[in-house]
Amino acid sequence: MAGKRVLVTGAAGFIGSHTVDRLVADGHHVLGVDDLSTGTQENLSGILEESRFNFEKQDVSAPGAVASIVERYHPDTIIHLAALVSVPRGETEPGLNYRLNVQATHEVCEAARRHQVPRIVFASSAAVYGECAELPLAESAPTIPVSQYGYAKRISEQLLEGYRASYGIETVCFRYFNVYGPRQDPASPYSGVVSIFSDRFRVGQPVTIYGDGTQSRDFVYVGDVAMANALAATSETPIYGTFNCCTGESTSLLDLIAVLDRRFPGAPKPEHHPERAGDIKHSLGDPTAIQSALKFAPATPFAEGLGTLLAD
Ligand code: UD2
Repeated sequence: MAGKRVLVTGAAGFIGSHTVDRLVADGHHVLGVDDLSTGTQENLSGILEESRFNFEKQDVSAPGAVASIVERYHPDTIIHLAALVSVPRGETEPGLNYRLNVQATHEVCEAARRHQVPRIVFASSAAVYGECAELPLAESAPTIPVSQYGYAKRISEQLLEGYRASYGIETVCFRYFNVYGPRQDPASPYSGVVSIFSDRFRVGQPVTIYGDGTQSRDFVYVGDVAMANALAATSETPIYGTFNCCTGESTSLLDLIAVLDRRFPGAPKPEHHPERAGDIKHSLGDPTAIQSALKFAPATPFAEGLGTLLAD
């Protein structure tokens, strides 16, 4: 199979940089684009010298910016990961959330339409399900987001569906569940619990548990997410639709702490704080659809993925 040409927006971010690594390792050509507002050059340090990788600093929400890159680069696929990733910031700055999480998607769709890019892979989120109570969540579950961020991701999915309906562009939306792994910045107040707790245990500081610790999530290893992105982007067979990107396995915070306790004996006891406002108790996805579409579903056992993160 000849290498494909893939444009990755948000390439210097947590998921973006792993996706770029995967694509280049699999023999594809990648142009990474990022405005470096939250992503870092350091995330790409292992790949900058690769001849099959190029990088451009650009804000993809700027009108016409992606179109001009696409016109020059002629990608076979665009993987659109650039986003405002902070849900709380989306609440306080809805205009910024709209620009980065909706307008940027429109720019990507238009670039693909004008310059005949046949496929777009998009980073959606389990946040589109919001209050939905029935677990595990299948893609057919109602979408009742509870944040500006969740609505923006849902609107973007619909924009993409519209470009498929009108122009035949193959659009793939992945609803990522709780992604964890190396390069997720534990210092950010919006970072995931896995990276925050791993960092605390490593330096011998107590973790804070909001609530009783029985809350659970479907934790997805970032290497598996990168693999799903790469497979969807480069598959020779047509692919489109909306898919959960999840394991179907439930892990509670107490499970997470038990693994970390074994790894760091003598670590200080967790501190308990009241539940976080707006927190959901349990989140779990059904990976059946992604498995049948890609012949792949995220499956790295949690203890293994956590081990890789701790060894990083
Ligand atoms: C994730 C997203 C959030 C939003 C939401 C939608 C991340 C980091 N957050 O929130 O942006 O999309 O899904 O459903 O991806 N916790 C602690 N101590 C800590 C940090 C967290 O107890 O120091 C708890 C937290 O209260 C929650 C659980 O751990 O009950 C998971 O927290 P999270 O922020 O990692 O992820 P989540 O699913 O709440």
